Amino acid sequence: MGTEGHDLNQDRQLQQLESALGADLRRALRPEAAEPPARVDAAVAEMIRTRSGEVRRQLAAGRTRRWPVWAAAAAALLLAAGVWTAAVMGRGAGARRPDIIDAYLLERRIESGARLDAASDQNGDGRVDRADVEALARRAVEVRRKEGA
Ligand SMILES: [Ca+2]
Repeated sequence: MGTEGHDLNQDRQLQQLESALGADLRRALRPEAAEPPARVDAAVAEMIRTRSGEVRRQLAAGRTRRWPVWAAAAAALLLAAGVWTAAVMGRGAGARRPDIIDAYLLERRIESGARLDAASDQNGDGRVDRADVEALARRAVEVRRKEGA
């Protein structure tokens, strides 16, 4: 009986300790307010209304200005694409004067191991190699000197 009474007493003490600690913990961890007070709610709603009104006014004012910027950007893009296309197409035609970019591209083709056409043989020795890159670069520089560029 002595042991049972001691165990029961201990259990009761443990339960009291747990409930006391639990109550303290609950008090310590309870948030100050679970929901925002009504005045904070109203202030946030007013801030959102004001800011969205500003954004609407800015968008309305900017709409008339934005079109020319978009049009200019689109025109610049089309122009750049056209120039690039013309440059690439012209490079393949072979009818124009060589420039240093042609020498660079030939070097890249040689390094990559790509198939090389006979037209790339600049010095006429029957092979396409670095000597042709140098010949092409020399011609490009000579052309630029003659043109005074
Ligand atoms: Ca050659």
